[in-house]
Amino acid sequence: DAQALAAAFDHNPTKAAEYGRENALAPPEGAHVTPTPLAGASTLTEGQTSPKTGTQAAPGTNPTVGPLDRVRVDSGGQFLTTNQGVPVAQNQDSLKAGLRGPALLKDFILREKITHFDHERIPERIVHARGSGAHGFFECYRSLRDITRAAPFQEDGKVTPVFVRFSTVQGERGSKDTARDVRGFAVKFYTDEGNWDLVGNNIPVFFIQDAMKFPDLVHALKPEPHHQMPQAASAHDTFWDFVSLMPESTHMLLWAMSDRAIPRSYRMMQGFGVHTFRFVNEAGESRLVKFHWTPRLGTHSLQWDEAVKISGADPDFHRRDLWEAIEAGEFPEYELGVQVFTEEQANKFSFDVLDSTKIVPEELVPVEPVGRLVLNRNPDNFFAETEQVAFCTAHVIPGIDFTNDPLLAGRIHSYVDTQLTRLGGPNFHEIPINAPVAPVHNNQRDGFHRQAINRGRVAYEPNSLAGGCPFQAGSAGFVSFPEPVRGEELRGRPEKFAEHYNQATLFYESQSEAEKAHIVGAFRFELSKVTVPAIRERMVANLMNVSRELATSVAAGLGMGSIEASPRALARVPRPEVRQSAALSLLAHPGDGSIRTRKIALLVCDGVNGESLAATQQALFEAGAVPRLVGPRIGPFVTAEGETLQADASMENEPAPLFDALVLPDGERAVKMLAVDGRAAEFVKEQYRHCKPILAPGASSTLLEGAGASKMLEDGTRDPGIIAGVEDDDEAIAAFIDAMAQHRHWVREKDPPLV
Ligand code: HDD
Repeated sequence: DAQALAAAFDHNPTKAAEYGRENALAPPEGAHVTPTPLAGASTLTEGQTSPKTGTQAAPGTNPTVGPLDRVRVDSGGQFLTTNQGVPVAQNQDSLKAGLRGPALLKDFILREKITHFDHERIPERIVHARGSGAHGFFECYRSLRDITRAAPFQEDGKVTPVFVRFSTVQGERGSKDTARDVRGFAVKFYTDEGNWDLVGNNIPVFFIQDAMKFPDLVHALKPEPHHQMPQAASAHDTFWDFVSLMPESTHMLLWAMSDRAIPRSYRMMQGFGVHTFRFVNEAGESRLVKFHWTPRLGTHSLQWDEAVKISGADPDFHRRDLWEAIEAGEFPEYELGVQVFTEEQANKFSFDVLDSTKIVPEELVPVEPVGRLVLNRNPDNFFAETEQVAFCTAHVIPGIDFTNDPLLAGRIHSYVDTQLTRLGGPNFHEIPINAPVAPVHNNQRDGFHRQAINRGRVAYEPNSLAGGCPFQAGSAGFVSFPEPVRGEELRGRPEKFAEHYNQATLFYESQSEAEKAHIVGAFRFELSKVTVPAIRERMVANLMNVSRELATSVAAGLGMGSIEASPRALARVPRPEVRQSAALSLLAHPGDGSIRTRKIALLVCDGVNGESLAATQQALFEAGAVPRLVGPRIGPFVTAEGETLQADASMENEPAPLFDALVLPDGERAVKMLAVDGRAAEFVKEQYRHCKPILAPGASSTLLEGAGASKMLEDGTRDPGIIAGVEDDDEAIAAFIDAMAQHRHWVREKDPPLV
């Protein structure tokens, strides 16, 4: 009715500040900002509210929520309208001249709806097209004022809001999550002094040394241009052709063929800034810095066969995992560590810190923990936030500066440039998710989709008509580190860049036996997909320079004979400082030892022993895990005790690879029924093959045997991941939880697999 309509349109909820009755006459306080000297600007800490948001940051809330509220739209209880706010009476039929007559051109409602729909898609990111994002905060443990004046590190306990996007690199926007691939780990810090984007990966090195080669790398990696295959996979001719001709990529290839490239979860992988950056303090002194993110839950990975099967069972595996954890209040958390060192130290290293294909081993410069990142809020709208977020390595703030890494130089250009096409113009910084929390004042004007309504007639500097505003911040602003630079213009690389294998060897030699075996398996798989033998041979020849053991194992897996090592670029190979580094193995970061958020399948069917099931389920809940009842179908089942329980998943809709561990049902009748269900045998087989913990209480041991899953290892010892035949229920559950805390039991693994 007319009254309800009037009430609903009392003001436009997305533009309250402009259209609310009280605000209609004069712009509200804060909508137009008089310049305040930067030095005196207050900072956002737990004890102090943000001048911009007025909110305090604490786990569970987020300071970016405040500013984004101005654009959040909730249509609950509202009439449907056009984009012009005109109420729509009927949304079912187009306007026609007679029921069987032609549709009318004047139907502006139909035309607006379809026109908008026609333009819903924007170009996907050229790389990292598939990703998932979350809001959160960064909390600095203690002030790093002595080494940097970067806003997030100024005070003990200082909190800075962030938005993070994780991604795969090679696949398209709709591709699977569990491809063998590098993962992006991009963090946007909304600091008091502007946005700082730390656009990293889960691997601390890169394929190439110079941005000049980036388009070549990506063209080789992406689906081949003639038939657009394969999707989200590096296992094809053009990629291996390119990298085998670019020995500088060997170190990164070792990481990419390791378990790092198939993480169990975005919540269980490390992140790295990759390049050497600079910290600059108030006095203008600079130190070099490398950034490391390490997950609280530890670093855990999938097995390749498992990753392949997950991509069929749930292509959104990582996206779902991140979303569900945050919804459940299990906020992903990462510790930020920094390696800080001087130019003098760097000059003595056998490698160049400007070379992104090299790490700085932790034995040379330890990683100091400096803060934590907590992701505590899912985006409200995937497109508005996760798709439109624009990260850029050029987004640095006072206290953070670049080095002359030639890969970084190209990135500083590329990220802003790519947004011009992707987001449609130069005003993408005004899109709410990209807008800084710090105020923006400059003389840049106009362009497509401009949001700011800059007041006054002055859009130039110097000016007297606006009192010189906005004025230069001087030493309070961003001052580039005055690194002395001298040299001739030339195209080339420093001598140390020519050493390509030492750190690849270091990585390989630092892996556990299981990790080494996985690297061999990955090279074998990828190269077996290469159709040109010469490419395979060239790659194995490069691997001969990394490790003879690795190269000969890969060659054997490809049915190749002996291969000569490829020639090295340097006649005299510098002696590496470090030959093994524990930190490079995933085992170095086991996490807090808890099983929080691990997904466990509890197989059920009629006749299951309800008492034992309930006790197990309860213990797993208490340990923070996610036990799911998985039946031959979903719905009710009757236990041996006559109680009804509900299976919320089936072996068909949530197959084994989606779970971290398995509990088999006790109860003679249940075991008998499952023994003749091929899907149950397959469930057990896959859990066993993927080296996951299995709890087999009472009669259910026969299901293990039926699937060929032995309690014993080949050397006659017990498989530590299989808890079977333990009389005492509590003891069995405790042992199972313990086995799960160790994630996977690679000791069981055989190549080729036993089952
Ligand atoms: Fe890049 C996206 C990480 C080298 C050019 N890159 C992109 C993203 C991440 C990285 C995480 C996704 C950001 C998001 O979630 O939106 N890129 C890296 C790392 C590199 C690297 C860690 C090496 C150390 N990248 C690199 C080079 C260039 C680019 C050398 C070009 C010269 N990267 C881009 C890009 C993308 C991008 C084309 C695609 C979409 C975007 O930027 O916003 O500009």
